Amino acid sequence: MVQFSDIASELERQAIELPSWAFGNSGTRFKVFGTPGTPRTPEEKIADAAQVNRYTGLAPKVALHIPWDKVSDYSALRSYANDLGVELGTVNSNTFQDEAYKFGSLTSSDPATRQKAIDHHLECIEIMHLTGSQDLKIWLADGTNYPGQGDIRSRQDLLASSLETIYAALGDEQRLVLEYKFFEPAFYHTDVPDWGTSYAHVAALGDRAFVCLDTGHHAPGTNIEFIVAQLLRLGKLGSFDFNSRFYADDDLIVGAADPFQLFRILYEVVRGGGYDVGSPVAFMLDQCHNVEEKIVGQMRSVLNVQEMTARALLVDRAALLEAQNANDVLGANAVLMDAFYTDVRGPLAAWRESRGLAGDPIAAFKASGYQERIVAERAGGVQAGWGA
Ligand code: PSV
Ligand code: MN
Ligand code: MN
Repeated sequence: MVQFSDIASELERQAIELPSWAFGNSGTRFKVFGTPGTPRTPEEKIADAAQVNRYTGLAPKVALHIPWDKVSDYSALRSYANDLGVELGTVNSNTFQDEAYKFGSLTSSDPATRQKAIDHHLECIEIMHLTGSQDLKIWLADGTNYPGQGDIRSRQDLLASSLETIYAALGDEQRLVLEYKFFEPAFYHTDVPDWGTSYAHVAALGDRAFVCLDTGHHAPGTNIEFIVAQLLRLGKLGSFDFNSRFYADDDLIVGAADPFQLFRILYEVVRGGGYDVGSPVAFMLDQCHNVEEKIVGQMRSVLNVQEMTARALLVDRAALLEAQNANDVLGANAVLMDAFYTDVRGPLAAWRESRGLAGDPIAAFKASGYQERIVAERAGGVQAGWGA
């Protein structure tokens, strides 16, 4: 049996990047609800993200979304973040809210539109140099709604060529991560629908291009942990966008809809070396908090990932291998389930306290008065981006 004390030190290196947009107001196409205290500026989003890190010790980076987080001085934004104890992380491009991209961005058949989308990515790379960001994350809304609307094959060729131009502009320390999603906003075909398509493109680009796996971007019933195992095996899993879903791209709190799935994913991450020191896998959240408190929602999310990582580390891998090799079907399953059913909340609280953190980070944050302060100070918080 593996004990909590055997794995505790491995939890020290856990780092989960927070999305700036999680702190903004968000909603569905039906309604965006305003939440008192919502940030009005990129600085205020970063300040809220820093609170999550302060109480959990788990979230040292904040991902930016351009142009949602556009500022005039990115070096100043970086210093501002650093002063609050966090760094600026992944830069997310945005080619899905502009009239020009109605029929596609990096895949557009119109050279001027394609160039506009490429130029946006080049601007993101410039920003990354100023913010000290490692990753440029590309998620495309490109696709079609009706069979015959576009030429699926030539759009792939155009995408490959656009990505090549963007990749060539990266600095030596920078990476490109390409996210996939099987539907929405396009409903017939999406130009990067699945991990295989993303893999084909990043493999063609080179060593600093990877796949980004957003846990909410698969058809129901997809075995996501298998994709994790395969991408790790191929050396091309670059990052996770964690969230959870009941139906579509719900962007709910990671681990909320299906904690067992999160455990299975994290077990494959650990098994495949994705949690090893020096692993290329970046862990991020991609969530929105439509009806719940945002800072606490982000805290709950990183704590869920921490709890499931602890349980994944608790799997007795030697016993599992032995059972697997003996074709002991139920014995092997029991080894995995033993770890999944282990309640780590008590040991984790004690471990946090031993490191000078609050045993219950959410309670400590709530007692701090920060939320009341921002509610009083901020009026007219901004939306996360959609429908802005
Ligand atoms: C849209 O589906 C999306 O949720 C993608 O997952 C991106 O990562 C995110 O928006 C931010 O651009
Ligand atoms: Mn995502
Ligand atoms: Mn999404």
